Amino acid sequence: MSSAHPFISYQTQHFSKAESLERSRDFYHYANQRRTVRDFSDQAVEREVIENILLTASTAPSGAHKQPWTFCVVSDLALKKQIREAAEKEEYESYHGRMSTEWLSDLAPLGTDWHKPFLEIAPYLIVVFRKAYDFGADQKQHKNYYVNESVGIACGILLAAIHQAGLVALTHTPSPMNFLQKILNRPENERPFLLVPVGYPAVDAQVPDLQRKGLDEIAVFY
Ligand code: IYR
Repeated sequence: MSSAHPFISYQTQHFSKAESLERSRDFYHYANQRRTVRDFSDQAVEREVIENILLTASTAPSGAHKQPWTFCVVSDLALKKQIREAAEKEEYESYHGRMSTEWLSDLAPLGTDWHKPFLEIAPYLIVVFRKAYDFGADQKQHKNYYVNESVGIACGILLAAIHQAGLVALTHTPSPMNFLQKILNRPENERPFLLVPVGYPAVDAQVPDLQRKGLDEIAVFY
């Protein structure tokens, strides 16, 4: 990539007011059907679907357009098993002492515990890494900017793309999760950010009957 970006003209597609309203409403209704799923099927997913999802995530805006992310895609069974075992070891400790009683009671309605079978069952684990800096061709360190914001936005778009493909995901954050850097043999400038199992829901999958906040609870218009 050249360091200077030439400017090119850009306009959005034009919609009438009615079309714009309908499209915004339709997209909201579609997005509102997305649920975090913990019961996965082992049904295979086409690799090309995953590739398109990752390319979509990588359209996210990022500080100085550095795109400070790496998506590691794990389908290898032995590697998934290794990740499950390491995650469960940490999660066991978290659920048995590291997490506060307030935290545990906040989580109780979601029915989570230290068992993470989805890490082996889901056909793909997308492990998102944040890059605090990059190594240039000169092997020197080059700074990245607003890395958490950039990678967080990319993960949001990733989840939307997964939903759009008719797949489900879980935003899993084993803590601490530096074991992912070791197992996946990532360079020192990459730190694990989020672990996203992707696939189809199990036939008997269930989700908690959660309600989302209304507009008056999430927004203030000035
Ligand atoms: N990382 C743990 C605990 C957990 C924490 C929050 I905050 C959640 O919304 C869900 C789970 C786990 O994955 O079980």
